[in-house]
Amino acid sequence: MSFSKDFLWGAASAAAQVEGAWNEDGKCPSIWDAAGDHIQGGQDCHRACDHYHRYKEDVALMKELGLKSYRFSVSWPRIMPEKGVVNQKGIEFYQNLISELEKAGIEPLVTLYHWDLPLWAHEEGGWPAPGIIDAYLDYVKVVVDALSDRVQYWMTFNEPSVFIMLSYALGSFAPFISDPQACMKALRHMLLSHGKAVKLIRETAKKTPKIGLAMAATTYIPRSEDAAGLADAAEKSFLSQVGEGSNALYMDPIALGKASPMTAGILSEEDLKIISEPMDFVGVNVYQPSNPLLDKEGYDTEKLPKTMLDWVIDGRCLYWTIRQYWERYHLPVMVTENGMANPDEVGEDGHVHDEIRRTFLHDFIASMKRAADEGIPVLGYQHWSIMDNFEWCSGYGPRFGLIHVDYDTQKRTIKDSARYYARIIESNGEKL
Ligand code: GCO
Repeated sequence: MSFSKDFLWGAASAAAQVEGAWNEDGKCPSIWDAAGDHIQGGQDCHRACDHYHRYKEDVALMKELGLKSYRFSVSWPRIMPEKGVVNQKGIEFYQNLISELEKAGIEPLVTLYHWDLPLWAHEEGGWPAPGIIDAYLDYVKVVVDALSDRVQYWMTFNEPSVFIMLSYALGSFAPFISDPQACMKALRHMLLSHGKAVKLIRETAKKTPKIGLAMAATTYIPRSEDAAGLADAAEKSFLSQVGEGSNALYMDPIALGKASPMTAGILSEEDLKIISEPMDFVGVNVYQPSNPLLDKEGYDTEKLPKTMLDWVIDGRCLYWTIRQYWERYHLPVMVTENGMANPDEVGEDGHVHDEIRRTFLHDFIASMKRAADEGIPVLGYQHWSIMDNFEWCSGYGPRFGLIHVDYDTQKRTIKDSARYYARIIESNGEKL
């Protein structure tokens, strides 16, 4: 079997992490522009990688690497700087970016919400306030009207678990609120917004859409591959409350129309009907297995390499995520993020020798290949990230890019791992 001919080999980014130009051409601040002291070392995302001004250069680099797709997010504060006000300049930026991608033969994959809530929407109550549903749909409608003649792939949300749990329960991500009741309201509003947005895109997009969302997948690698081991692993992956919460909390209502144990008292039958609007694919963001958090037995983290953020590197988790999602939800899977942070530097020879990311790519893509070889529909792989960028509260220290960015000069340098990835793409994943 292996990878399909039209497999989408790409890389990903998000508006707040790369664009910069935070107050230019009519954009209003987002909750991340206003994050202040919460960011490591007093940094901010105001300039980031200046992708807003340098997108042509960036797309040229993507082309040089042979990417087939680019996953980026649209910035709601750039499109709607005030409630009900549409910013034409903001729309033009994305139209120009898409034209550039089109010329380079690169498929745009659009995330509609990657956490940069406009500050005005936050001031009106943000995700916990019921008005957010219509506000989000107004925004989605504008974007779909403007871009759906050329965009086919849409993701309603990136990692709901992060912007719901971390932002409203744990208070560790913008807008830094710690209020469990508000969090549960935010969860319901996000789920309803998702279902309604899927319907709206389906009904109004000019090009037949493929709609999904990108989940922060929490994956438990089975201790054994017999029936009991597989069932135990799937149960842990979907139902355990680890880190940012379980996969099932979001995905069971969305893909099965069922409340999970945690949402049973929160979602009505009517809600579940709206939320479970049929999707075309599910995106998984995969970084590390949940085994060290859930059950350390037979899983020796000491023996495994780790990234600079101390995340365990274990390529097997990509295969298991894809397989477990497929078996539970029966939706084609897109790997919407996978990558690692490393303190990369440009050496004296002018290159970035990130051997560790090369090994990472090898192991994770081999693992994904196992899923494709077994006949599971895997649509694409978007490496996180196309370039080093603003890593939320951690600022600019962790470098996740295939392309190195010097933040003083904005000079881009293609890393060794990216050259290796380009060769993988050339052979459609056959030569690893
Ligand atoms: C996420 C986000 C990205 C992050 C990446 C590395 O998954 O948290 O989608 O914005 O930068 O995952 O942490």
